[in-house]
This record gives sequence, structure tokens and C-alpha cells, in this order.
Amino acid sequence: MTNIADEKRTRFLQSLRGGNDAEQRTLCRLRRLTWPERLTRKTSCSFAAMLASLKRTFTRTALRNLGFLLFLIAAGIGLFAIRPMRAEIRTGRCGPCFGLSTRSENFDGVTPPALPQGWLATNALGPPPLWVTSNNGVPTPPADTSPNAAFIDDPAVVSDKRLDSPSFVFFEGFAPQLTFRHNFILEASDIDPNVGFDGGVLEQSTDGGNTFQEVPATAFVIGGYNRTISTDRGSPIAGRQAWSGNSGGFITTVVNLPLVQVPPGVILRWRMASDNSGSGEGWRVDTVTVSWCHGPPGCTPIPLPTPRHRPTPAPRPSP
Ligand SMILES: [Ca+2]
Ligand SMILES: [Ca+2]
Repeated sequence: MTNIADEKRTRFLQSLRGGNDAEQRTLCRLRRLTWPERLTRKTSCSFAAMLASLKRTFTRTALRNLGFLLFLIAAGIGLFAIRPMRAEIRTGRCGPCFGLSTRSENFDGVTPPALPQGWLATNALGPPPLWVTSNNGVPTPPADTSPNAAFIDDPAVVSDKRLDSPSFVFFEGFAPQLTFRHNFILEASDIDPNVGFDGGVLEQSTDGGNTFQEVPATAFVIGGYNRTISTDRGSPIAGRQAWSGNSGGFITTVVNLPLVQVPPGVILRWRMASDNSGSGEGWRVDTVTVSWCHGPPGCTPIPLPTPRHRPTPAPRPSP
């Protein structure tokens, strides 16, 4: 006895063929159809023949297994196709319809000791030299991008030596970020790996350089401070987190900057402060890049993930 499912299948196949099996075979063999009809009928015939062949070849269970296998293949292809897109969104700062603007300074377009235009060096305390560009000497290597880097010494007296950048205005932008490479050997405790005596910090100004504030620890994406400056030796940055000790060569620091879209923008300050005794080789800064996202109106920014504080890797003892 034919059950309902078999009956439905039979009707379905017949509807595709345009008749029962015998009628369809006859129709296809005689070929008395006009061209459009023949094309349609032959297509139906071929399709029906294929289905009939499948029906004869496979049982219903086998067809179901074949369908499941095809589903798995399609799902696998889909996963491979989707995963890179999701990875790009996670790692991309700006999203699909935004561009990335950058301003860079590698200090290689000037003759040492001159600083690039717009960069300003001052010593609030202590003797010369000021921040300069340098292409030789310690700490080594002298530059991240050859031949020059910005450089300041680490004297054995109290000093407060500052290097200020030009201002950056992120007009119609978002997610501004600073990346730079630096190499330092600054006097630090040989006993306590958490204590520094002389150190470097990064500060920022949003009022045209009238006042500078500490960059908050939460703003560091990678390469944040690694020591705390001792409070008993007269350092101008006593008690503050700083880069101190030996970086072991050039390391990378990435910092999220405040979003200032109108003048005077943001000015960055690299500040080396030393205490009243002992010295180090100094601090080199190179390959400075400030970048931010911008895009056409109507684009919705993708929120940045909450930055995680990643301190600088444990330094080697100072010589
Ligand atoms: Ca350079
Ligand atoms: Ca010192």
C-alpha cells in the first residue's frame, strides 16, 4: 500500500516531469515539440531522469545522510568564511568604513643635535644637555629607525628634562593612539626590581602646553611603566610610576590618547627626571606615530575594547 509520503513524492516528481513516467519517456523520444517546448520538456525530462536515478540509487536513509553531509560541508565553508571577518573587526581599530590617519616622526630628517620643526626641549631643572637628536653612543643601539633618535642623558644630579611634541588635533576623528619605540638605561635599584631612582614618564597637555598631566595607567595598551621612583632622593617625579632601569634595547609603547577634536589639541611630553646621586646612560625615543580613525558621516564607530595595562617586561639589572 502506498503511504501518504510516497504519494506526495510521486505527485511531486510527476509535476516536474509534466506527466507520468511513460508519457514523459514517449515525449522525450518522439521529439515532436517546438523548440521552446522541447527545451522546457527536455530540461524537465533530464531533471526528472536525474531524480529518478537518484531515487533508484539511494534509499531514503542514504539521501538523508547525503543531505546531512552536504550541510556539514556548507557549515564548514561558512565558518571559514566568517571567522576572518570577525577577527578583522576585533583587531581593527576603525571599522569597515573608516580610514586611519597618521602623523609620524622618526627624527631622521635632521642633522644631530637639531630637533625636527615643532619639537621643543627644555630643562626645568639640571645642567645641559637638553633633549637632542643623536645617531651614536649609549644606550645602544642608538636608533630604532636609522640613523637618529631623540636622546637625553641621565646625570648624577637632580634634573627635569622635557621633550614636547607638536600638537595633534583629531578633527572629526576618534580613537587616537600614540605608538613609539624607546631604549633606556636609567639609574634604578639593583635590589628591588620595583624601585627606580631616575626615570622617564609620558605626560600630555590639552591646553596648548600651559599645563601637563600624567598619562593614566589605564591608557597604556602595551609597554607601560615598570617601576616606582624612590621618594627619598629628591627626584622631581618621586613616588610616581615611570620607566626606569634597563629596557634591554628598544621596546614598544602604545598609549590611547584623549580625544581632542579642536585646537589646541594634544601635546605630548617625554620627561626624564633624575635624583641627587648616581647616573645612567640615558633615554632614547624614536619612531613616534600618532594615529586616529576618521570616516564619512553616518558611520558608527566600533567601540574600542577596554585597554589592559601591560607593564614593560622585567628589566635587566643596570650595569
Ligand atoms: Ca629614527
Ligand atoms: Ca640618579
